[in-house]
Amino acid sequence: MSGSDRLEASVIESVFDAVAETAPEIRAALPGRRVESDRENPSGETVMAADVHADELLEERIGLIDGVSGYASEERETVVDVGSEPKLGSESRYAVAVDPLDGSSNLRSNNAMGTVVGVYDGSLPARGRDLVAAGYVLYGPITTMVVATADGVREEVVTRGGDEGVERSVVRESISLPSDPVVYGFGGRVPDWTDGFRVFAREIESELKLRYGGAMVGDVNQVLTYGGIFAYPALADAPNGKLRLQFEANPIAFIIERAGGAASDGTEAILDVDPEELHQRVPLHVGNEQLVDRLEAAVESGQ
Ligand code: FDP
Repeated sequence: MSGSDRLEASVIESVFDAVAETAPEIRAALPGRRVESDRENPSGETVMAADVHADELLEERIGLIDGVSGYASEERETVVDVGSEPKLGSESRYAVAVDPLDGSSNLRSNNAMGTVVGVYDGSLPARGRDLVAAGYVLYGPITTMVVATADGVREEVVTRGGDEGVERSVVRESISLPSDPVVYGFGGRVPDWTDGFRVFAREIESELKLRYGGAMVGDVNQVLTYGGIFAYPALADAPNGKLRLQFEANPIAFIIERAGGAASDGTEAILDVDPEELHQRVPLHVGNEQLVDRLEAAVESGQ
């Protein structure tokens, strides 16, 4: 293994060690933080106290990792320079982009939420093809962490191990999307969808089962588990949809592609989208490849 390969493997491992160690703390701190903070994020959304807390913990832990030069989050205007000189014999530097608490509007109703993480080889904003790993934590009835690297996709259960710290056990290895899709979940109001997307949705409704929980991580995890398609599409008054390219769409697209699926903005692969700015939004459609292909054809013909 070359020095730069060693650095990359070490950075990826350290990032997901840090995320796994922080996840139980983020979860344990939720009950007292189901209230709005006095802040808005760069996308103009009101930030919950739990978002702020998760972001601070992750910045602190990920910022300590050797080889990580930048930390960016959906809740911060700019990339935080956390770089120290790499000690592993390589000049390669990595940036980590995080959505600390994806789906935090589910806090009030006590539904699932997650943490999304992308490890980019390069500075941000970057193309999804520059990701070397991505993953998410799902705070469901249990805490799970999905990690995708060049080697494949795995799912771990994360629990607190008392004085020993966090315990992790791999429960699914080499995950691939089931070939016979079962579920779909689409965000946004139906009247706000484009004509092309509405036509596609009408077809899908008679083929698959609706599963929409309002947190991308939870809804994507249904697709990863049962097969199907998740979308937060372009809307009449929001042609770029709702989800952020760097923090949400790219990491999810990377995971789903590694699991054998596809991810598109409606016309091209999400991972090929050229970023213009850190917090840009993008329509996201992810799932089994044949469904994403059909979606692209419908969106194209019905603009
Ligand atoms: P949230 O605003 O609660 O953080 O990232 C945005 C997100 O959640 C996604 O997790 C989720 O898929 C989507 O927004 C939900 O939006 P709607 O409330 O419009 O369904």
